[in-house]
Parts: sequence; C-alpha cells; structure tokens
Amino acid sequence: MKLKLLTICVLTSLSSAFGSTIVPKPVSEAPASGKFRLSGSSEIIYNNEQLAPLAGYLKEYLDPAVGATLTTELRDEQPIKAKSGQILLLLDPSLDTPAEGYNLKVSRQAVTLTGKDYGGVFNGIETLLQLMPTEIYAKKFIASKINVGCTVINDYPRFSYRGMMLDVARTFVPAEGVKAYIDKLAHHKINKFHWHLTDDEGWRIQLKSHPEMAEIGGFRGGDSPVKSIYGEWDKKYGGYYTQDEIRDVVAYAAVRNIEVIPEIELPGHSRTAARVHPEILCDYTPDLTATGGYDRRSAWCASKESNYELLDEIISEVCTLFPSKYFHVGGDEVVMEQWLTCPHCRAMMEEMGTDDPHRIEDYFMSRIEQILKKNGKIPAVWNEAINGGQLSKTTRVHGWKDVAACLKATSEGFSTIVMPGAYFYFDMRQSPIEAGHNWAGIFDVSKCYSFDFEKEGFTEENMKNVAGVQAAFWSEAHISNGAYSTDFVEYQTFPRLCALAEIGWTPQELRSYDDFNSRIRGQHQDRMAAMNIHFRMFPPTVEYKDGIITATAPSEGAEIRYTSDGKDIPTVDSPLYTGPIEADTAAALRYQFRAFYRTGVSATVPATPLADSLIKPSFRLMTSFEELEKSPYSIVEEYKTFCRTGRTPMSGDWVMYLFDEPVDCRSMQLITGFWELPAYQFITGYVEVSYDGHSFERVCDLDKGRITIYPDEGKLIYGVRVVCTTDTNGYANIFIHYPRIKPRK
Ligand code: TNX
Repeated sequence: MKLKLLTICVLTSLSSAFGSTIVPKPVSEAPASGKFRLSGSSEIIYNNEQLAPLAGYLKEYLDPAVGATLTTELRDEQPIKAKSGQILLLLDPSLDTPAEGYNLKVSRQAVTLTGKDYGGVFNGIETLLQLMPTEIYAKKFIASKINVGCTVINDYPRFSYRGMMLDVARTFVPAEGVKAYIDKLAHHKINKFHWHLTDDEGWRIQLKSHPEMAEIGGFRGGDSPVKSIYGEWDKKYGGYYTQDEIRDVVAYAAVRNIEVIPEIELPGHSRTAARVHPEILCDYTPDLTATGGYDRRSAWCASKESNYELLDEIISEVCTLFPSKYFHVGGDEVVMEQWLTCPHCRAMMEEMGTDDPHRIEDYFMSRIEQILKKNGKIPAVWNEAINGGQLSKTTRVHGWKDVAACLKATSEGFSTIVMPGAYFYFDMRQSPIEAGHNWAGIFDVSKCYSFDFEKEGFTEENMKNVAGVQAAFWSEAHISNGAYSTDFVEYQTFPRLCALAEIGWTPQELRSYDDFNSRIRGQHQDRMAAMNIHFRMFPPTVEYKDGIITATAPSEGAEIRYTSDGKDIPTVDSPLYTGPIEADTAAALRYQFRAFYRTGVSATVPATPLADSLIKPSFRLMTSFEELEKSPYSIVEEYKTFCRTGRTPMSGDWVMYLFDEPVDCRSMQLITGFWELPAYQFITGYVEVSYDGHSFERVCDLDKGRITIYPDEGKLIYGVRVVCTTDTNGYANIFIHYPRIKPRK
C-alpha cells in the first residue's frame, strides 16, 4: 500500500515537474524518469507498407534536427521487438482503442508507437514531435543528440470529425498557402479540411468540361463580368486551382491524415456562376436601378432542366478530384425571392401544391443528391437546407447559425458537424478593437474553449448524432487585411484553433481552461512560432494612473513595443517598453502598445481606453442623397450607429458634416461603409475640410472607404465633406457613420 502511494506520488510529481504541454491534451499520460536519446544513428522501423509515408514524414523533421540521415526500414516480421535507438511505427488494427487512437511508449532504449490505423500512427507522431524541443518544427539543426523524456501515452480522439473550413472564394489563397495551412492544422490533429471553393465572389476550381467557370469566374474587378463587391474594385484580381494543384493538395493532406471535403455552394451564393452563365438564373428582369447596374441575383433557377444537366457535368467532374465520400453542396442563405418572382418556379410550386419556396430548395437539393449518389458521394449541407423538412437523412448537416440549429439537426436524426458561429467562426473579431466580423460575437480563444456540449443542452440522444466539431474562416473581410498572404488567416485562426482541436480531441472531464491557457501561453507558443504560425498574442495590459503609463506583457518573454504619436501602430522596429512611462493626460492619449513574441503579435492597445478618448461635438449631416425614411440621419447625428442612403452612390455624390461649433481635435476619422469590411462604401473618393466656415479645401483621398485626418495644431474644423468619385458600389446604398474624433488634449 505504502509502495503504491509512493509510486503515485512520484508519478504525480514527475508529471507536474515535466508538466506535459501537449495540445490537444492526451487522454492519459504517465511520464517516467529517464530519456530516450535521438541521434543520427536512430532508425525508424515500420511494420506495414501503408506507414511508409509516415516514416518519411517523421524523417522530414528528425533528419535536419540531428543533422543526419536516419535509416528507415519496413520490417513485416511479427512481432517486432524494439532494439536500442529505434523508433518503431506499428500498425495494429486489433489495438484496444477507438479509430485514430494510439499508444506511445518512450523508454530509455526505444520509442514504440502503435496505432490502431494510419490516423492513429499519424496522431502518435504529432504527439511525439510535441515531446521534442519546440524547434523541431522549424526543420533545422538543433543538436546531434536530442533527449526525449520517457513517458507512456494512451490516447484517442473524442470525435471522429475535427475540422477546419477555409473560404478561398471571397479571397483566393494560392495552393502553396493552402498546403502550409493544412500542415499547421495537422500538427493539432485536425483531420478534416472543408474547402469552400465557390461563392458569390469567385469560382476557384478548374474544370475541364467547363473551363470558363474558373477562367472567367476566378477573377473579379476590372473588365471581369464578375463585379467586385468587397475589395479592390478597379483592378482585376483573383485566381483558381488547376486540377493538378487540387490533386496535389489532396495528396498532401492525406499524408497528414486530413480528408479534404470540397464545397460547391448551391443553389444560392452563386453570383459568380451566374455571371459566367447568366442563363442559369430565373427568368425575369431584375431591378438594376438601385445598384447602378449590378445584377445581384445569385440563385440557380430551380425549374430549368438545363441547370441540372450543367450541374451534373460540373459536380461529376469535381467528384473525380476528391476521394472524400462527402461533398458539401451549400444550401445556406438562399435568396428565395428570386424563385418567388420567377414564373417557371411559381408554376412548379403550384404544381407541388405549395407556396413555400423551401419546397423548391428541397426539390433542388434532391436533384443534386441524385447526381452525388450516381458518383458515389453523400451530400453535406449548411443547416438552413433542412428547413424544408424533406431532405434525406443520410445528408450530413453543418450547424453554423447557432447552437439551436445544431440541436435541431441532431434531434431530427442528421449526422451533424457542430460549428456555431458564436464559438467557432474565426472571421469574428477577437476583441472590439481588432479586425473581423462581429455578427456572431466578439471572442478570443477563451470563449472558444468554453464550448461545452452538456451546458449547451445536448442530451445523450443529441450526442449520438454529433459527428464532431469544426471551425471556419470566411474571407470577405480578409481582402482588407493583406490578401494573398495567410498572415491574417493565421492571426484569426491561432490560438483559437488550438481550443477547437482540444474540444474535438480531449474528453470534457479532462479539459480545464487554466491548464490549457498555461500551455498555449507557454511552450505551445514556441511551437507555433517554430511552425511559422503568425498567431495572435494576447494583448498587453496597459494602465494609466497618476501620470504614469504601465504596460504588462501577456506572457513570459513577450516584448512590448510602443508608439507615442497617436498615429502609427507599433511594429517590431518601434521603441521597446522597458518600464513605466511618465506622461501628462494629453500625451498619454497618443501612446499605443503592442506585444510581440517571435511570429506572434497582439492587437494595439491605447494607453487610455478608446471610448474615453473620443469626443462627440454636435453636428448636422447633409448629403446629396435622398434620406431613407427607415434610416434617418438623426441616428448618426445623435452618435447612435450608422444610417443608410436611399440609393447607390454615383460619382460626385457627397456626405457633409457641419459642426455647430468649430472642433479642435487631434484626429478625425470618417467612415463610409462597414469599417471592418469594405462594402457599402464610397469605393474611391476624397475628403474636403473647411477650416474657416466658408470654403473647403481638398486634404486627402479615401482608403477603402475611410480616412483619418490630423489637423495641424491651431486649426479648427468647421465642416468636412466626403466626396465620391466612382459610380456605384454594387449595393443599393452606402452606410454613413458618425465621425470618430479624438480630442487634442
Ligand atoms: C455567413 S456561414 C455565411 C457566409 C459568410 C459568413 C461570415 C454561412 C453558411 N454563410 O457566407 O461569409 O456568415 O461570417
């Protein structure tokens, strides 16, 4: 008894001393004393040909780390006994663990990794890499001999589906960027990559049967018939994947135990497809006046037989490129007015004896299901697609809207991927001052981690239909944050994805935010840096009290840098914060701080909270537009929120702010459109300021619909006029906001 107690004590003290930092946390882990020594003479032995790619994968990390070429060898004799210095990768379908489970034993002599299946061995390798120095991911020399702490880990996933969705339709990410992203997901044991390949703003997949879909639909702006809605209106931009690139990405993901699930959005979100093939639309003349000639219709007509023929050709071809059993066919946010206005769709509804357009969607989806079935595939859809009540139960549902949508799908017997936006939409902002959407909430990794099925009302019955969890990155707002680079995607994804990965992998009872938090602020941050992930750091804490600004780093080793001009945001080259800074109230308003740690960077934090530093002088709003009764200018004049104009803007239109009293300010920001999303704005334009109450002088051009002006000391602003220089923005109106004004003192 005494001995047993002692062993437990030793084990616990060892485990806390070594403090496993693995993400996602394994089911069971028993660290022991001693170390396995990895060196150039270590060998990777595997017992099944299937594991050859994994032996190669592991070697890609180990060889450069020890500066040698490790021998790999297939030995199919049974049983294999580990010899000194060997790393054994064993496939054993009889292993007593769920699919993708593994046992990993690191002893002084050898490493034995036994997986239930290919995925199990892959997951074990990811764990093994996390036991090594964090620099292992950088694929560079660490030392000729590397110690790996002895341990025994028995581990398996909570859910068979642990996914991430990337929207490459709104903002194109080249194939190399997609592969790099997949690599980073794989290190977190994510096993599904949902590739959102088409949407209103782009068609990203090459088709041999219909090359025009990507060759025309892959580009928007400029002379493309696909008009820009978000982004860079005046120039043509975009891209698409060739079929070779698609096959390459699929194969790359497969080595990393990731199944790629393609999505072709249907029947809505199809404006691009409709620009390339206008004949797919319903048969009526759209009202183009409000949007200055942009045809915003986006749904495939459900009554045209030729549409199903075209879709058969497209879908059947796409099916040949993806081995996945599942094929996502969209089904969200269909603008049903188009069907209600179409004489042929109306006739169809009459024949069906209904006036509910959802029945049309059911019909459309059932035709798509037949096409998929013929190709041996199962449909996956967004949660709205089940609202008609007729969809076949083999369909897999992605519950995105909210938890209620997930509960509905699981209760109705659909296999469901749980991905409510309020927890798992990584296009949402991580704090009020950061970039991104906010419709599903503003949240950082802690909210994401807090997702708990039981607390959200999932019963045991519901849970039987939960296939797993997924997060999503939608990219319509990405264009304004450095398109074509995945830095912003990564900033939005990590560390929130670490939380998602742990929810998908680790049993609920083993999860604790405190423990997770210390892992991701600690060693996992180094791992992410070595993986070259441009992750989001937690922001520094900044306080201003009694004339002194004090900043505290969010984690050990993080640097804080600052600017003091009230304009520029701190970069790696800005002055380093080394201790409290003395500043009077006026100066303090100009200080901004930011945390940096290797590849990680935080949001910019002002020394005094933003709201405190805004002033709200009274003004009158005048425009060249007719006022919308539902959205009066008084909303803006009272600093409530934004209002809309009655029509799309044309060149020469203007918005003017006339102040009751001249304003003395350090800066004034003027915003047309959504400030985090380049839409509903003056696409191009300039700003005029009146410094005397009589005349206006042109001071600067708008940048993505907005601009900040910094009047010289002593200059008072009587009025500001924002002038548009482009006809229309594709929307029926613009959004007008109140000016955001910072006091001079
Ligand atoms: C809703 S999620 C959408 C997307 C947007 C996203 C932005 C879903 C199925 N539809 O089209 O990009 O919100 O968060």
